[in-house]
Amino acid sequence: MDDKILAASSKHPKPVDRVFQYGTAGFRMKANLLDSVVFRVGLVAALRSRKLGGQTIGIMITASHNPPEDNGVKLVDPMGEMLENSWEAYSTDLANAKDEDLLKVYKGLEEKLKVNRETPARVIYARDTRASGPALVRALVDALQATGSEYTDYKLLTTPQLHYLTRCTNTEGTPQSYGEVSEKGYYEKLSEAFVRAMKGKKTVGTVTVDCANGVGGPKLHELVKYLKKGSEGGVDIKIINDDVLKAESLNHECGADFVKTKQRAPPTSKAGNNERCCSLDGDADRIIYYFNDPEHGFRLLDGDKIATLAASFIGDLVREARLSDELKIGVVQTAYANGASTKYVEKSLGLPVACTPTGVKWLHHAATKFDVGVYFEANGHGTVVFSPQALKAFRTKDPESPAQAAALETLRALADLINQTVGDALSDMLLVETILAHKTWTPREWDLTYVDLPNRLVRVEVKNRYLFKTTDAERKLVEPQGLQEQIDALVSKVRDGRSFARASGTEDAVRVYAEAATRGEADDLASKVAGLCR
Ligand code: NG1
Ligand code: ZN
Repeated sequence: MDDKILAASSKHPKPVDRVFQYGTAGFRMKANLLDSVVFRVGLVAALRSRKLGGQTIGIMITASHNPPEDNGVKLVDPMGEMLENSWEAYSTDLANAKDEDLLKVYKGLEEKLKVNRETPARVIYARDTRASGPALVRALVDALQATGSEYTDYKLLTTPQLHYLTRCTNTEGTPQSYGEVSEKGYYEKLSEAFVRAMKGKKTVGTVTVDCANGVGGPKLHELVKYLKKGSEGGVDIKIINDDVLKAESLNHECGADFVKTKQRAPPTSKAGNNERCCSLDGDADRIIYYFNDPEHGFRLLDGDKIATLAASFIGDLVREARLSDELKIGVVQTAYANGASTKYVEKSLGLPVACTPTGVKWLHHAATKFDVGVYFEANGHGTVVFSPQALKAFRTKDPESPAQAAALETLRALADLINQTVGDALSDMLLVETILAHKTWTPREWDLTYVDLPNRLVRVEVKNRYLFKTTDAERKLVEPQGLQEQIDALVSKVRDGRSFARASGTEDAVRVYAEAATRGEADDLASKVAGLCR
């Protein structure tokens, strides 16, 4: 194996003077810099699989909402979760090893982690629609062959589909089986669960889905074939921005990130007033809704609004199922969640809110502390996770009334409809459609549940962002010294004011967030805090 790794590695030299880091979204950068990184991620996957006794590890090649010329790679653990934290550091070490040291670093990890070379290594992988994908896959395969790994190429998939397949592969034939190990199995599971969750309820009109010209387009076309048409128990989906042949159109003037940051619909959207619209990102793990209100113009229904919608619906079902005493429901947010949404969850829904640092793995982890954990980042990445106790209660609770039986049935359906491994735009969309149909809500009624505080997010270029160290789920700075006190002083002068600064995990910048009772105060606070950070 040593010789094979050496020979293969010589085909994938590391660019000198480059430092790589496994960040919140794995490794991500201009695609032409990624060849050696992807090769080495293949080596990590082999190590990780062997360390876990031959369980299957997933690898996704994507740069999500980033421009078409970027790409990225991330690892998926056996149950479909993000890679365990300590292994991010091993991945970083291996990615940064000089070519001549690579074998030494690899064997060092083998020894340190007590990895047995005789144990089988198993890997599955997929990629999004970027032009750079196939060449990066070849680098990956070189590593998998050199390490004697068994592997399956799932070609084009959304990120959440790869997470789903990783979990299905590892639970196949066990009582915890998560579903059939195929792309078809994914569509069947979702569509069957959707019919059960809808229970003949009606969706109104159509929902326009902007697929960011990414992999979500062809996959949504596929899913639609499995869904019932028409309003009763089904949904009419109008797909836009599904061109995956024009590489440069990916995420260009469309997609969840465009809509969220520009606060407007993609120019290609022809949806009329009050019509439901949503946008996916480039790998379909994020979704946001929006509509045009004839009176107030463009209205965004972001991750916070999706989380509150899901928490209110599932909270009601749990009460109707008479499980409130047994099951703990909670919502997990980051500091970027609008203060009005936090207040709404705590005061109106009467549910606890936990706050974690940015990055889905932190939210996911915190959500598993609840029996029903609803987590979303404001930008639309999130899902709902159910504990084993919750799943058992949904199955075994004896209903004493038809209403209670119906609530339990809907809860069981939701547990299948909602992707338990990671935020999934397609699954989240069907969840939102289900809830709106049950509540007979228009997007306007959903929007009116609470009013967002005006807010502003500013990107601040600084000399060294690593000087900004935070505590309290990134809401307070401990360094540079004295800066937090200055921020606090500014915040205290503003009604409903809140502001924080933190180093971005994905860009070389500090992000400043501010919210306040009025637009003017929020803008002013953001720009003053940004001024302090420069
Ligand atoms: P950073 O760059 O660390 O702020 C951004 C998003 C996160 C998350 C990650 C991963 C904001 C403010 N931050 O993180 O929510 O999605 O990218 O992609 O939106
Ligand atoms: Zn994404």
